[in-house]
Amino acid sequence: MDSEALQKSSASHPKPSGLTLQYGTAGFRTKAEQLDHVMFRMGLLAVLRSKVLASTIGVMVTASHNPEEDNGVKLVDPLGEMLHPSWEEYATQLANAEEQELQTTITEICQKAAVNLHKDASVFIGRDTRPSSKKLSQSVIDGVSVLGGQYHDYGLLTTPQLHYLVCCQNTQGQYGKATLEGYYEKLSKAFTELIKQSPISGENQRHLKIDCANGIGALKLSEMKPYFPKEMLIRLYNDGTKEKLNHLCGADFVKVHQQPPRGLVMEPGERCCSFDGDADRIVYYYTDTTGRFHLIDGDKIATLISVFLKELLAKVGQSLELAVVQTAYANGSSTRYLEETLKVPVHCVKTGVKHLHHKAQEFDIGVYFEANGHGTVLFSKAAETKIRQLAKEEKDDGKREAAKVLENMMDLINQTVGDAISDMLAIEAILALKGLTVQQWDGLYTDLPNRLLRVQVAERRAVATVDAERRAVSPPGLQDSIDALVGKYRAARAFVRPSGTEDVVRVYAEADTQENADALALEVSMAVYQLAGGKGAPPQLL
Ligand code: 16G
Ligand code: ZN
Repeated sequence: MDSEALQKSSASHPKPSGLTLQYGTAGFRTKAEQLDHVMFRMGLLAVLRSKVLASTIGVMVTASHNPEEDNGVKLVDPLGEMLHPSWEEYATQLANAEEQELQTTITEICQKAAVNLHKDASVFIGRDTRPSSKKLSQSVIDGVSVLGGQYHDYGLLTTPQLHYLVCCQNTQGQYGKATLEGYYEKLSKAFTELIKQSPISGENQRHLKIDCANGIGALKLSEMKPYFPKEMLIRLYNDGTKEKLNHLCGADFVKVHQQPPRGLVMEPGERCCSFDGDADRIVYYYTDTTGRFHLIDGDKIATLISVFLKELLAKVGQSLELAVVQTAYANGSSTRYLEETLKVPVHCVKTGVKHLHHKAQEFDIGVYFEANGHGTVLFSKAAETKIRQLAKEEKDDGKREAAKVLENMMDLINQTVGDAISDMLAIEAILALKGLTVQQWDGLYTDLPNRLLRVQVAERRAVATVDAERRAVSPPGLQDSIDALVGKYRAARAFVRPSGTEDVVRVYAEADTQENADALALEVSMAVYQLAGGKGAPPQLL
């Protein structure tokens, strides 16, 4: 390590003294102007991680669905997974080291994590469309360069594209070509194959309106358009040419407010969807003939995919184990439908993609989705080999065709992380193959009315949870209060958890009617406010 060069380079990305930040659920995230030093240092960390694993590491500059003024950064591990939790602590240490401690902090990390500084390093970098992202990604490059790492700056990318590229690079092309064309070709080929087998092939068109949250999704979908089969007619809204990123639009806005994004006019029954700012989340929706808005969230996406996969597996005649992974936010009706009607095992884990992804890896086929629309499907190596073999060699025509559909689904789904583009194509293919309208899909089950609230407290860590965040163990008495409140309503459920991205405690409640869900959410919020050191004005319904 060239100490002098490091010191000099770091001095041009100075850390505001006293500022401490935490590598949270999805990396660092805060106001863009506080992040220059963090970016530089994540460049350093990516080099160390790359050296120790002898693999390419990804660095994505984005703050996803958060306001345009924010930014963030997260590291991507070799197979496209989130940074391993054991390194999150190093990330936090490095980001918070004062200028004069930087060198020793690096040395300490190298010792603890057995990094050999003489090894090569390679880093892939991507960024979203925020005005601050370009400069911040240059700071990442400065960090990578000063430790002698090689880098490839892909410029503007969706988050899932970076995950894909990293995975392709580290599997020597087995997962696909490590280029954007490779990504577009892989997905569109699988999608075209699937559509060919559907009744709409040839003449019928598929219309879809897409709200791109004024973010990167618009750019990348435009690039991908020429690769789509001619039946697929997409129209992009909120493409970033007029309005601000994520402002009154995008998947998070639509999910949280349960209303359509600004700038998208819907005819009754028209299928529409929203991406978030970095295109790793998607939700669908439509209005019915009475003008009522219907949201189809991540739970219903997981259910549609599970129905489809379960039918295919039955046709293929293989006993591959299919399971669904959700979080406590999953609507109770979805869990019930999956377990009782579809008879697919459901597992609940803590909020955050890394937890869902990890759990889903335990099964032959693991479908995971957060209610907010982040999710994908993972196929184990053994399942993949079996499916590819059947698609090629199975003598029975029906079974072989079903295996081919499975094979194409496997290639269409971005298995490295939830991907709005890939999920959207998978959903469109399933709807086409099954001949389902958006209303029929929505009709699989009826969501229980629910409400999400946030409570300001002096210290959010005063609330601690167990059982995949479904029960609070501190402060004392809180869970008893929640149980008593839930007991007052029918079909009710509620839980509280400290946010991993904001300084608040989140409260979720569901019940038989919207009024009851609202009332329960508010009562539970009051309990949190009183027992966990509420600050500011008492909680209110939004
Ligand atoms: C992050 C997570 C998302 C989770 C959300 C919860 C990733 C890539 N993203 O955005 O999965 O739903 O945090 O936020 O892991 P909260 O802890 O503030 O409720
Ligand atoms: Zn996102």
